[in-house]
Amino acid sequence: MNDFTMRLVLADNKRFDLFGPADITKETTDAIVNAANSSLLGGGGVDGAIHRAGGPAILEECKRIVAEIHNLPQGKAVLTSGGRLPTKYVVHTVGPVYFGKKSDAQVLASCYRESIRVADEHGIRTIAFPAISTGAFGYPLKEAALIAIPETLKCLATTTHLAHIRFAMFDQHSLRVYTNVAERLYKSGTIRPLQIERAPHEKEIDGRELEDEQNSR
Ligand code: AR6
Repeated sequence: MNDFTMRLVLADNKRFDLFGPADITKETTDAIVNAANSSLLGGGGVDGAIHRAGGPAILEECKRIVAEIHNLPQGKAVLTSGGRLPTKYVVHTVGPVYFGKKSDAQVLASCYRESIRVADEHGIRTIAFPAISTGAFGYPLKEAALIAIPETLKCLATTTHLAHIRFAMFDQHSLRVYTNVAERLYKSGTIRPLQIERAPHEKEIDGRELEDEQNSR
């Protein structure tokens, strides 16, 4: 849980890490977030992986929740146990299907905000997020990172219990996009952590790739 590719340090010893490539079902944080759909009955991608690794207990709890609320609206979040997962809790949220509308960004921001609120309300101290909506729901990685990173940092600054948020990036490409976006937001002053750190071996790799990216424009 202490490995990171990029770490942003906030006041009160709060930390936001980007790391990967990673399978979120292996995370040992108090909670992990599931990029679910409104039915809460499972699906592919990270949702499928969480239900497969966590076993039937998670689905049973999801069924009890939908019996009460019918379905989970986009941008909202609910909590279940982690079943057989190493994590104690799963926070299920539903991202927007990407259409390039302004409301997509609002809903995506709400997923991070609501997940953090629900986790903090339950006294959770550490949580890992996947890149919500960037798979089956089609949100472009860079656009998603531009919403997810500032919203997460803003929310983390006001939490009572939650002190450590990790973004578990599934592959090298998404990790690179998110770390580059974080760095650019930092350089432009859009986000203002006390400190930003990169794992030593990552500096060179990302520096080279950033140059390549700039040269190819
Ligand atoms: N650990 C971390 N990240 C993962 C993992 C994993 N094990 N598996 C995939 N990802 P997606 P969405 C990344 O499609 O776009 C489901 O069917 C993946 O590379 O899981 O929000 C639900 O039931 C991508 O970057 O979620 C919904 O119907 C990110 O997780 C729908 O897909 C999100 O990809 C939700 O779509």
